[in-house]
Amino acid sequence: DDTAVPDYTPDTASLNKHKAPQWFSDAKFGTFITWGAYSVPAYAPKDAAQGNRYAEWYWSELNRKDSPTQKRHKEKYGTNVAYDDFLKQWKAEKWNPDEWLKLFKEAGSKYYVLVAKHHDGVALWDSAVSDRDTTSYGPMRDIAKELVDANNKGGYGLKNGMYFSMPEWLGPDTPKQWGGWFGSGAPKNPYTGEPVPYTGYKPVADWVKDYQYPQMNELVDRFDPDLFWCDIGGVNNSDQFMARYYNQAKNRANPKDVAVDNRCGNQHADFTTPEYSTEPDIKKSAWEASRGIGHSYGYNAEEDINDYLTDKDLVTSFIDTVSKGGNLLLDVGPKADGTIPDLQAQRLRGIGAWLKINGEAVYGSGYWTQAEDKGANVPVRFTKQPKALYATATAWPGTQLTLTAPVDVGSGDEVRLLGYDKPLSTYRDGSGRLVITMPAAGQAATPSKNAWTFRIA
Ligand code: FUL
Repeated sequence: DDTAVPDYTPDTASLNKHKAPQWFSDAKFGTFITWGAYSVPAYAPKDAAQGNRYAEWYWSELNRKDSPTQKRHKEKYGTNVAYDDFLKQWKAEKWNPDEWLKLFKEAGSKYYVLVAKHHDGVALWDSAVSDRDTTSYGPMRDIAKELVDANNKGGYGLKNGMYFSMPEWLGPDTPKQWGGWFGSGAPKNPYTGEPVPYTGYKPVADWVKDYQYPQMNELVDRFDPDLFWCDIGGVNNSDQFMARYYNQAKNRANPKDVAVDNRCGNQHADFTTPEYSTEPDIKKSAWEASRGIGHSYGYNAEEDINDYLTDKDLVTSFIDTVSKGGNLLLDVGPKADGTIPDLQAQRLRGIGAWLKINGEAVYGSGYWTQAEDKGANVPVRFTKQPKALYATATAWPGTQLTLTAPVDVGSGDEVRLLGYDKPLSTYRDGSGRLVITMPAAGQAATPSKNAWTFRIA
């Protein structure tokens, strides 16, 4: 809570006084939503050697000479279907924000981050700066508004987060200094080289001041997000943006604590964002790993169960992240009609089922003195609450769990397996290691699947 501190000023020294809020560190688990015109073709090569595996990168891959996307697009849609035709075909006809939110809550998620504008420049809200948005084309709905309103009215208790791509791939006024796939000028038909419209775009004089920055403030002013997730960086007005966002949050009648990530292009961040990767060990400053369940954030209809993490993979990497002090922002890629693919929904429910039993080791926890017990007989990760230490084993230990970490079990302390009603007996072996005797019934003793948590307190 920073209500007592002086206003933030738009410079790194002042902004660096802002830290990730407690709610963020406590939340541990959030849901990322990557949904757009790219969800219509819903395609990316599955093999990284063939191109970018992110389906939301369709436009970029379509414009890459001889890419698999370019070849397939020609076969499937012909050379006259432009990317922006997908925007018009994106109908969201089955979209019900409450169904998403119910699922996220069932998954045990404590916040969501909506991709409000990805690199294709389509705003998922009614932007005053541009008509390149979902109220002028495609869904003809203010997606950000409907989602935020449904969450706030429906009592789901999730924090609202907005993702915003700082640059756009194309657009007549997009600054050239980005180079590479940014700032390549007005969009062209990849097959004929003819110019195609940047649908809905309204020209501006200064792209950062008149377009990017106002859109960021629109998201803040209209949706009051708890979290702002910039992407890519590049040219920006982010010192001003952050000072304004932080000050508005703290100076209001009901102050709140907000968080901004490390991809706004300036020097300040409340948390870092490893992508399809993790931290090697405990990291004391706030961080959040993100990834899709498969290889893509946006829906890739080519992917099947073999491309998706299993429930066990997910729980294993999740508890690993939490033991190192991080959050997991797990992405869903809805279909163009607004439904979440069954397999993705199943995975979310799998985590939710695990958290229902083991959540006390996760929510509000902190890292212990070590993340991992490398010498235990099965892989183990530690998390800490003020009154208990938790050891989570990601394989069933068999008849006993032997820990090599210096775990203190005082007289009067108990070791319990979450989901099982009796305390477990323990002893110290000849080397002083703590040995926990597992229930005689084995895995059937507890409803927990995929990982098993021991409460030591
Ligand atoms: C990246 C983007 O390019 C990806 O498409 C995705 O949105 C990821 C979270 O950030 O930088």
